[in-house]
Amino acid sequence: MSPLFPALAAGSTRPALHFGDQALSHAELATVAGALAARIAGAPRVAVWATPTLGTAVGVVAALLAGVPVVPVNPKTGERELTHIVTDSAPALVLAERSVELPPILAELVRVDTDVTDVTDVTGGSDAADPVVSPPAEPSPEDPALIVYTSGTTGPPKGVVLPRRAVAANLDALEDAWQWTEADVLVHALPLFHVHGLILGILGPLRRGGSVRHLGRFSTDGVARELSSGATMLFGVPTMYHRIAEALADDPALAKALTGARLLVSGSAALPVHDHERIAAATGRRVIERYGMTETLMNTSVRADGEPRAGTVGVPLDGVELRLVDETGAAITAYDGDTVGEIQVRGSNLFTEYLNRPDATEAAFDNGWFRTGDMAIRDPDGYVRIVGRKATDLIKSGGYKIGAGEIENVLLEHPGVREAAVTGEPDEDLGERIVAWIVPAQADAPPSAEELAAHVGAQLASHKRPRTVRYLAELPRNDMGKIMKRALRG
Ligand code: MCA
Ligand code: AMP
Repeated sequence: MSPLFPALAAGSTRPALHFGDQALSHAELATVAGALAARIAGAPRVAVWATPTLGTAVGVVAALLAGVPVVPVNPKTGERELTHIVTDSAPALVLAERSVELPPILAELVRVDTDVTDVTDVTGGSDAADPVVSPPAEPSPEDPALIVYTSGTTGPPKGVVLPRRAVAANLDALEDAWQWTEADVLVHALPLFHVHGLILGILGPLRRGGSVRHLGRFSTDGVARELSSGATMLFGVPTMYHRIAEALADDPALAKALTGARLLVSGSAALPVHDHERIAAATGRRVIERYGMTETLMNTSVRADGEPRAGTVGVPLDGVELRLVDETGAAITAYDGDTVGEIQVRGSNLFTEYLNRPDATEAAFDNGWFRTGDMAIRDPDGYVRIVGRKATDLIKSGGYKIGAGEIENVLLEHPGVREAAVTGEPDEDLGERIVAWIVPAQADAPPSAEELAAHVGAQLASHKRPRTVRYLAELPRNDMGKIMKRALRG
């Protein structure tokens, strides 16, 4: 396989990474990441403490250069989730910036700093375009590149093993769909422990030989600033585009900046048509949507040279086969904009397995087709419209996938909780908001919503905290004793 990052290998002096006032060219990145790669080469696996910083990007690139699989860790993960991820993935090393105080389970590991202070420190004063360490031979395409943890309906998150082949093939399919070139400058503010922010948002520009400016934290001001000073593309989750749509009316500079962008891309959840239309009305530009999953990377997209159509996620990408199946498992042949089926995909974009979970890996496939759990229809010209998902116990909030069962288990451990059920409710900003339905152990002294949110936040990632808590005398159950979540409405 060709190198994952040709511009690094070629020593390009074009800008590559920009985080706040820290920046590296491809050549400088080749130097600092090459030196780090030499230090970690041979490790079976590394964890990266994935703060939204230059050090995280350098650490991930270094591991990929060294052929060492990377486990990105959400720095806001709670104790139980972190313990599961570390125990399950068994990293030999942890990469983090020097200033980070790591939690005990990671502090036990050998730690390697990712700080980039001065590129000449690493090169010993030699020309940055001439890396002191030549990267090891390119690993096999089927070797794991990253292990990204993703929530299911119940139980702890599963580690999705993504091979180098999937990363390369999918980023190249996006090059084609988005006419993505080395001239593109991407701006985004996504977290660096998921596919969207890390693989598309950091590795994508590096593979193209272009650059990325990461905002550290999302703000409409940051988006406007970068898009009006040379950035060409924006990646975001619908919550970010919703906040942009809200701000546009009073912010002509933001509208002007978006008007000048080459491509505005939304994904990770559905962008409501209302937000599509508000942005189009204020800027004359259409946001395009792409549809992906941690296990599959990107499956479909509206193409840069295609017709933008709000409410659709476009057509299958190069290398991706997509079919809809009915409840009997039979493929639906109709392209009638009406018949609903589950999306199944296969192709070079797919993951290899769930780490240590052969049972779950087997259950995820139907004769080689990956079952996404997303329900869709197809327009006559092949555009896919996602209309829902099979599992009611999966919540998408702010673009994060969250399993209800995992939160319920933690809530049930609180001494003030007798019974708990978690649902997602429509939320203008987040798409869905996590709601906890609680039967208190003592009706006259229920634990407060803040206490329950803090309890969940201590064990799980901070975005899994319930935003609303509702108290009931009992949960609605059917004759079998199963909680009837559909009866839980605010
Ligand atoms: C949140 N807060 C809370 C609670 N929930 N406080 C108390 N109780 C709660 N229940 C806190 C937040 O932690 C934050 O605190 C503060 O409230 C305000 O939050 P805000 O800034 O509004 O941001 P947010 O609401 O926390 O986040 C919005 C966001 C975020 C920035 C859009 O959801 C986000 O980054 N989403 C991206 C998710 C993503 O990348 N998904 C991709 C996975 P503090 O300020 O102290 O933190 S999907 C994927 O990869 C597939 C392949 C795909 O298709 O893309
Ligand atoms: P995750 O497992 O966090 O990678 O999330 C993957 C899920 O996000 C998919 O199965 C879809 O349900 C959802 N998703 C991603 N992109 C879109 C989109 N553009 N429109 C609707 N849903 C999406």
